[in-house]
This record gives sequence, C-alpha cells and structure tokens, in this order.
Amino acid sequence: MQTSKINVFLSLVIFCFICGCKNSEHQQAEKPQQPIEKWKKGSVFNADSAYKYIAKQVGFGPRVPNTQNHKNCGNWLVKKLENFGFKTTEQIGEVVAFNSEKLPLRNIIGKINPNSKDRVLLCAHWDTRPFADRDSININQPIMGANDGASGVGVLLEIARIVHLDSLEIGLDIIFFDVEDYGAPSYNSNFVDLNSMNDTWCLGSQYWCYNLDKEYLKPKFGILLDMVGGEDAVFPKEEISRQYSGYHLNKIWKLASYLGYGEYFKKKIAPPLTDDHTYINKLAQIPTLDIIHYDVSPFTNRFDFGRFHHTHQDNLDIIHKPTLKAVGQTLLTYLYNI
Ligand code: AHN
Ligand code: ZN
Repeated sequence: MQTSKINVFLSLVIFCFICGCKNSEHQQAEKPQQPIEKWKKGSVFNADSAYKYIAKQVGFGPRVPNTQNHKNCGNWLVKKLENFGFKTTEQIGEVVAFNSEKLPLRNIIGKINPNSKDRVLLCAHWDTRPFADRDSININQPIMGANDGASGVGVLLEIARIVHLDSLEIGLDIIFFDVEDYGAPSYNSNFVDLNSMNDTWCLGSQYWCYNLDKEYLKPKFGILLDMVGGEDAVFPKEEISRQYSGYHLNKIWKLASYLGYGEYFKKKIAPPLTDDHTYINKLAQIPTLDIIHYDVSPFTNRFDFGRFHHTHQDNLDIIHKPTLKAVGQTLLTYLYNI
C-alpha cells in the first residue's frame, strides 16, 4: 500500500516534469525571434573630412545673407558639389525678412542620378544668424555658426564626396537652403506674438516650396540636418518628423543605435519645431524628418538647442568629430540600405 502510494506520487512527479519540459519547449518555439539586423555595411564616413568642410565655411566668416562672406561661401559650395559630380543649380530669389528688409536668396541644389524617380532629399541650411540674441554680450554682432549652419552642410558635403566615389543606385538631391536663420529675435517678441513670428524663419525653404517646378521629381522622403556637430548633441524624435516621416525616423534611430550611436539618437520625443522640414512636409508634401540638437531635459530648458545656440560660443571649438561621425555614418549607411 505504502509502495503503491509512493509509485503514484513518483509517476505524478515524472508526468508533471515531462509536461513542464514539453511546455517550455513549446513556449520557446512560440517565442518571437529577435529581429536580426540586416544592414549592409556601406562606406566609411570620414569625420576629419567633414570637420574640414566645416572649418572652411567658418573661415569665410559669418555667412549672413546680403554680405560678401555669404557670396564667397556660396560660390565655394557650388564648386564643391560640381566637383563631386552633382548636377548643380541655384535658385535665386528675394525674400522679405521680419524687419521688412529685402534679402537676396540663393538655394544651392545638387543632384545625383537626376532622372531617377527613386530619390531621397538631404538638406541643411548654409546661412548664419545675423545676430547673437541669446548671448549676453555683443548681441548685435553676427555669430560664426559653426554648428548652426556649417555642421549640417559639412556632413552633407562629406556624404556627397563619398557617393561620388562609391556610386549610389538611387537618385539623391542635396539642397543647401539659404535664409533659414533670419527669424525675429527673441528679445523682439513677447509671449503673444512668438507664434506668429514662426514663419519669419526658414525663408529659403519656404521660397523653394512655394516655387516647386511641376516637373520636379519629388524625392520619396527627406532628411534635414540642423546643428549636428556639438559635443553634447542629443537628437530626439521631433514631433513633426514623427507625424510626417515616422517610418524612416524610427528606422534611422534604430540603425543609429545598432551602429553604437544610441547616446546621440535618443528615444525621447521633442515638441514640434519650426525648421526647414516643417515647410517641406506641409507645403511640398515630401515626408521629411529633422535630425536636430534639442535637449528635452527640463534642467536645461533655457538651452534647449544647446548652450551655444545663437551665441558667440557657436564657433569651431564646439565642433566634435565623434558627433559628426555618428550622424554621417548613420545617414550614409541608411542611404545604401534603402
Ligand atoms: C525656432 O527657433 C522657431 N526654430 C529653430 C530653427 C533654427 C534656428 N534652426 C537653427 N536656427
Ligand atoms: Zn539658428
């Protein structure tokens, strides 16, 4: 009697054990596989080269619209794109600034595989701000714009150099927008009119959007770079980018973290920002995301775009090659994986 009870008990234990094993095997089989990242490696982005392109632009001095420095830098940019084998054109126009000043406008446009319908747009602004309204000294002097202006253009020039060497199958439009940073200064605005002042920014991209050629082969999507060279750069998922270009935004942020750049490409969400992509999305209807330095941490509220933003600290000293590498390598890898 005792032995049979023990036997029943043991059989039960063994039965449960087998069931348990089977069950866990079953669970394992059901468990979704971790997605395997299948990114083609692509070419190597050279941050030293991008840095040199930034230094070259800064060497022209502040690139304020309607000045000789601005003209000289524009001429250099056109030549650079041409030398990299881009079919290069300039959109010349005139815009009216917040203070009623008339400004000449020069958007610089370069194309690779100009007849391909499968195109991507990469863009950045090349002008710099005429004043330092977030500084405490010399607020009426123009800033150097090493980060705010030169950094995005420098990264794109390096990408242009590489796609020229390692031919790209898709079509590519690179646009350097003018008169982005002539927006009404913050000390000019009170709380009520700040919003209505938003359209005083990005005059070059607005002009481009309002004057699109009917024949223009619209890129499938676009990527804007703005202030991509600071040491402490953080790139959150900005709200307009999320709304209009969420698919590519999430893929690019995933790729960045796969490549080891997750410290820059944060999963945090930033509020909608007025930048060139705002108009490209809303007016030109090309889904475009913004890789922009914007710190959403509540402790740095005053310095949301970085502590050097619109100050005289925005010079070559704050340009950090590892940040350029993170942005450039991510973009380049993405281009060869579309
Ligand atoms: C505003 O401050 C409204 N937008 C930021 C756009 C900008 C200025 N990007 C660089 N400088
Ligand atoms: Zn700016």
